Amino acid sequence: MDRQIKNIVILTGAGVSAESGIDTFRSAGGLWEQHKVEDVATPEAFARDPDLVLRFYDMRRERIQQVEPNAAHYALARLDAEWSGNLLLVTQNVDDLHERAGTKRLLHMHGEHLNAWCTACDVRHGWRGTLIDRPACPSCGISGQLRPDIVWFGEMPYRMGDIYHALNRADLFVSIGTSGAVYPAAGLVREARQNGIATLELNLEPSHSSSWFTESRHGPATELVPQWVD
Ligand code: BJW
Repeated sequence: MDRQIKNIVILTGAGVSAESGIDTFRSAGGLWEQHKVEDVATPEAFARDPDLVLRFYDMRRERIQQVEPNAAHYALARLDAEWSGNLLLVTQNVDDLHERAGTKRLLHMHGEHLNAWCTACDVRHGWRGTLIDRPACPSCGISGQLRPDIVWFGEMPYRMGDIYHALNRADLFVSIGTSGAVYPAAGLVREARQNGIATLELNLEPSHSSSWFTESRHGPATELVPQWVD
């Protein structure tokens, strides 16, 4: 890596976890081919048919507990452990594979499968079981008000202020395994370019945002990420 670089922001997406066995969203056979986004990933869908939405997330919460981090997650954890400058890994992923691999400087902008959010008392709880059975909130005791702690379409992604703050002092922005189709995450590369910093894309194929990057490398994350880190 370039010795001039001190401060790094890394954005990851579903492609990083694909080789661990978690479906991506927009690839052939991906989640959005099997389910209509507007039926499962919007607040309106949850209000209309909570059983369908809770079942969809219960299934995925169970699935992520059966998979393991891969070489890309471990390489990023090594970088986090060894990098003496500022580093922030912003993940759009709702799995916990980055933290299980050991990354500490991490932020989940689209929420986490292993959290449930009580809409009655606004407290979040670590959650490994199901929500379909309408359990009571461990804090306020009210039943049936827990929802997946996932940012649905039309909702505000988490910690945007922290993300822009890190980006504005970064001298490298790296995007890994994301299609660049979902905003505001997809707009971070433009912000980085406006700041005049180097931008690198590591993805299986050119993404929707490829033309914004100063450099793009294409291939599987388990090869590209360790090559870039080491
Ligand atoms: C590999 C690989 C391998 C495969 N190795 N690579 C313009 C501006 C702002 C907002 C909008 C806008 N236009 C529209 C909007 C609204 C909307 C939006 O973006 N819609 C688009 C569809 C157009 N955005 C929102 O509603 C967001 N909220 C919002 O905008 O609030 C207002 C606001 C504005 C400005 C600032 C601040 C706030 C909320 C978005 C929430 C996204 N939620 C989801 C679903 C969560 C539910 C769930 O998990 O079920 O999050 S959508 C889904 O997509 C999930 C992901 O995090 C997200 C991104 O997907 P990702 O990770 O890129 O996956 P894929 O499948 O798309 O791509 C995988 C890539 O990996 C592919 O390129 C493969 O090639 C590659 N790959 N195998 C390397 N082995």
